[in-house]
Amino acid sequence: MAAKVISGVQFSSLPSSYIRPESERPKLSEVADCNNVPVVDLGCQDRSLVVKQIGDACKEYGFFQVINHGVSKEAVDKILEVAHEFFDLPVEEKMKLYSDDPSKTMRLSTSFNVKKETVNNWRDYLRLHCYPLEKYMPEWPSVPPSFKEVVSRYCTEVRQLGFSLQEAISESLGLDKDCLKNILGEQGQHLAMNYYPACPEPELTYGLPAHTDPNALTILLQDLQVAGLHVLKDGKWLAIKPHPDAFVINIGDQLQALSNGKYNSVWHRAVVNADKPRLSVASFLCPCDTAKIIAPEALTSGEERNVYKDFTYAEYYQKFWSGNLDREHCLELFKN
Ligand SMILES: O=C(O)CCC(=O)C(=O)O
Repeated sequence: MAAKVISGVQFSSLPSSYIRPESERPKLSEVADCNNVPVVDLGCQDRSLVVKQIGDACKEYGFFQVINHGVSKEAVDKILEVAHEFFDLPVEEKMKLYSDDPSKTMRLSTSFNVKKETVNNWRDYLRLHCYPLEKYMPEWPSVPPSFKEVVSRYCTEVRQLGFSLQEAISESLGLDKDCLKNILGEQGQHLAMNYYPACPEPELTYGLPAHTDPNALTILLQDLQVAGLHVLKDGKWLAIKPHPDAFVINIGDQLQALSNGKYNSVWHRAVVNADKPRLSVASFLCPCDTAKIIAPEALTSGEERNVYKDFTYAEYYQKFWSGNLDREHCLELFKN
């Protein structure tokens, strides 16, 4: 089988299937550094301050960073190490896990949705379902040998962080702290290890083009050494420099819907560079399939009408993966 992945394959120029038309290129020289990304210190004793900072960031930016988040440094260091080891494996070894079927609960893939897209993206990724661990861990890679142990520990710690953020987000909307979690039900958890090899012509392509996340909340661990995440703010792309010991938190489409549009599921993208490979580890908390996504009454009474139709997460997820990333916000399809 011909190699479909790009990690571990040598390229002297960018293959034509990765080249974006001129109007769609990242225009890297026009991207400004974002120096005032909200950084929320979750170790702060003043709960109402934390809740306010999170609420302001969700409204204004749709993303923020967190420090003193409770995920251990060891868990973070180890997952980055094991991710590098995984993508350094020989191509033949990685190809044993390859699939382009988005319904698979464990797969190594490339680009985004190769069966649907017309232009490819300069990324390989390993995508895993991670909750419940006992159900999904047996199908995870067993090479490198420490993979399952390292990733399961990381997933457990990140899940707790996700729940405490959802509580604070709920409170910041004036809701009971468990309100959003109760609507989201027994939440699924997915993990994407993204690997963006050094790219011969980074101006012509993306690691991941602009998209919003279809889930509830995303917790992103960025490679500290190599930047590449951009976020759209007021119509301009801003580069988010990795902050030591921080996670980048994105509001996903489901929290935008549950907040009745008060909070933003932000457009973001990953760009690549000519010098170094870049790695990121994204953890996604997802509503259970049957969760009915409808904003709580407290956010829709009086003057405020429901911005979105109600839907189940299974309906939404199916719609998201049936398309390509390069299109309108998937939530637009569910507007009233
Ligand atoms: O690699 C990044 O910085 C962004 C990753 C991302 O947006 C995703 O996995 O959905």
